[in-house]
Amino acid sequence: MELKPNEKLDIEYILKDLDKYRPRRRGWTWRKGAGEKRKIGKFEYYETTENLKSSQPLPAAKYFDNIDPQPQPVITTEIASGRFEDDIRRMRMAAWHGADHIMVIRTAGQSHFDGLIEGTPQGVGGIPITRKQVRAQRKALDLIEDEVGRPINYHSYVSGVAGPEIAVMFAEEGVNGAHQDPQYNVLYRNINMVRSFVDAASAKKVMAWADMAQIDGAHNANATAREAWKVMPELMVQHAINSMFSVKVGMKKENICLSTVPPTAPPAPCMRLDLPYAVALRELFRDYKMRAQMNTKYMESSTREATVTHVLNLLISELTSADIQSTITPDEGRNVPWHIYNIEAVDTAKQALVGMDGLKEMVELKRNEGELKEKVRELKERAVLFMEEILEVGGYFKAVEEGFFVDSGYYPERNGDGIVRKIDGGIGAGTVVERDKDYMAPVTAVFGYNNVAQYDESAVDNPSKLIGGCTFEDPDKIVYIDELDENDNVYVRLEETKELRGTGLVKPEMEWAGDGIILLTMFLPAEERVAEFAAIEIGERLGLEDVEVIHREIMQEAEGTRIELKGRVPFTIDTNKLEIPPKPDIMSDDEIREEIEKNPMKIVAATVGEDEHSVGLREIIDIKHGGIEKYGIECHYLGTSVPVEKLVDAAIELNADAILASTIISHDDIHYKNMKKLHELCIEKGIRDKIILVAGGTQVSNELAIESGVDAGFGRGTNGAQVATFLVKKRREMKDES
Ligand code: Z98
Repeated sequence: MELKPNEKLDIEYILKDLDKYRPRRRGWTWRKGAGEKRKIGKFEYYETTENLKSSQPLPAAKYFDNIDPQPQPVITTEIASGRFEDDIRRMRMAAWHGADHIMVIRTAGQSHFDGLIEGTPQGVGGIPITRKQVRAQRKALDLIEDEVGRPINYHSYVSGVAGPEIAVMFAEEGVNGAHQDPQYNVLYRNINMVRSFVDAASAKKVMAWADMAQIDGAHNANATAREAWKVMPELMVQHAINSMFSVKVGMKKENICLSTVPPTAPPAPCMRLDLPYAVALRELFRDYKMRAQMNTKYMESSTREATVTHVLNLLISELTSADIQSTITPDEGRNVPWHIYNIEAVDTAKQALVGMDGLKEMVELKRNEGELKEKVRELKERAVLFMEEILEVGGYFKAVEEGFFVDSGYYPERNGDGIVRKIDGGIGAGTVVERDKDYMAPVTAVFGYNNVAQYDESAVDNPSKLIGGCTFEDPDKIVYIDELDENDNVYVRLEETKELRGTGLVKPEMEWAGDGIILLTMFLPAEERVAEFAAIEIGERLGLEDVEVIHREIMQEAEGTRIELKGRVPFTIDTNKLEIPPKPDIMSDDEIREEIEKNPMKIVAATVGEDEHSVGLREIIDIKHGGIEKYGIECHYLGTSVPVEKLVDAAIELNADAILASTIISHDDIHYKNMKKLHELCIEKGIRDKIILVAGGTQVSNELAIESGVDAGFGRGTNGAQVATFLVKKRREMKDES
């Protein structure tokens, strides 16, 4: 099965025979071709990777031969729809835009599930991570990666009380990366610390076996801290603890990724804080990979503001390094995880990184002088002191008991408001027991004591040999559970949206098929609260349901407010019944230019009759507005209110190929009358079969213009390329006829 660019991903196919589906590979994949200079289109790039087979370039790519250079870092998108069947469509869109790391956020509360969830229930803020959902998404991604021509890393979370179970399932199902950090459990999910660290050892061992990339949880301290820049020393300590723990368990350093966030954002002078931090971190952890997370702490619901912060974050990635570049959207700030913002954030990363290609060839950090030198040193010192104090108080667990972490002081200052957890407290407390002397697990990648020798000395390094391979070697041993809940599963959901598949019926969508959600932007000349309620009233009067304001921004207290509104449309559109006019026929700029170069073209143009409105015509002619001049067409503009006779005489005198006559005024159909006159005069003067007559104006319809005797009529919204295309094609046609 192969995806076709013009066909939708078939969910029925994805769900078929899932019990038999096997992942095609394990392990993480980096982009290929980094470090080579690459010629793409008309440019040479220094920091790109291999091009994609199929992709969606940036909007402005049309001016650059539609090139779509792919930057060096793996680009992440975080998907949090709550329905895996809708996630997979978003994955495909993201992959086309350049994402090759798809992180699937899991449902709220899954961290506290002490075991695996099965089936395909719907989630809140993410999907319940189950074997079936993971397998279906991996299968979809296998198709998508073939389509775009680049491996896609699939990723979710291994933290939580069921970490080891999830790690095993991920290893079995070909998941390529995961967050794993016991400190996350302890600090943010109040899971017992002993349990978390013991579980982490098991989970990391399995992840190491499966060659998965690991992302730590330090960025959460940044997002949680009262003043995020104050936790910088602690962030380095958290990275150190998880990284070294992982190395000790057997993970390769190149699979250990530090989740690092530029801690601040404007209006703070963020570069002066974030850049020294980024430099210090990369120096201390030079053997590890950097997952450059975006700042989410200071993200509000403004897409514009979030995008600027992201671009500043990307500048830091460019000036230092990023192996994985994360992208987050303001959706995090307003709880609306929508397709389009995922895609836009991926584009933000691609656009900024490609735009900054080779920057370091020209710009260098002043690493060894002034502010950068001082600050880098200071940060490292603070981090080292923090680590030393942990040792002094008796180790990590003691430090957590004493509230060392996420304290609002800038270490060594402490404000006594850090997160405090007790050694015997939290979820899963008291559940860790020592393994019995005769403990034995005939499985691959088990951590710690495993008394296999009692059964078979030769299986000590390979315990699963005792049973002819465990599920890692023999996937047929995996127990695949399809669905457990007859009401909450993918088939029930698909039934509800059945009419939207393959029927031509369409509903707007932001998150889930058929959710009907649209977003409206408006300005209201009213103060914030009044604007907000007026906007809701507008939404309701427009017939929208579940109307909600998702963004408000004061332009000026009294003069008005910008509002973004979401609402649900209660209807479905039958696209079979739409009257869709044929797409305007437009040749490429290069094609038109080439033709004009070979066969020069001359036109005369004016607004005719008593018409002084020259703006539209100038748009069509002037190079400044993308008019036909830019193709080399010689334009003689005669002015406004020009009599038709004068236009025709000028055309004869100059031996023009075409006359462009424009009128806005349409009283008593004067515009069509003038067209008729133009046509008749050309006949009278014997040039009609040699000249192209084009009429334009806001009220002009092509059909009526042709009926009035001219060759084409162009109405509102016409641009130079359309007119030039017509002129070129019409001239060819006339030549063929003669
Ligand atoms: C990100 N935007 O990943 P729950 N483990 C770690 C985490 O950082 C997270 C989880 C588990 C963020 C997403 N991170 C937030 C180390 C979450 C998730 O408890 O099921 O939500 O686990 O960059």
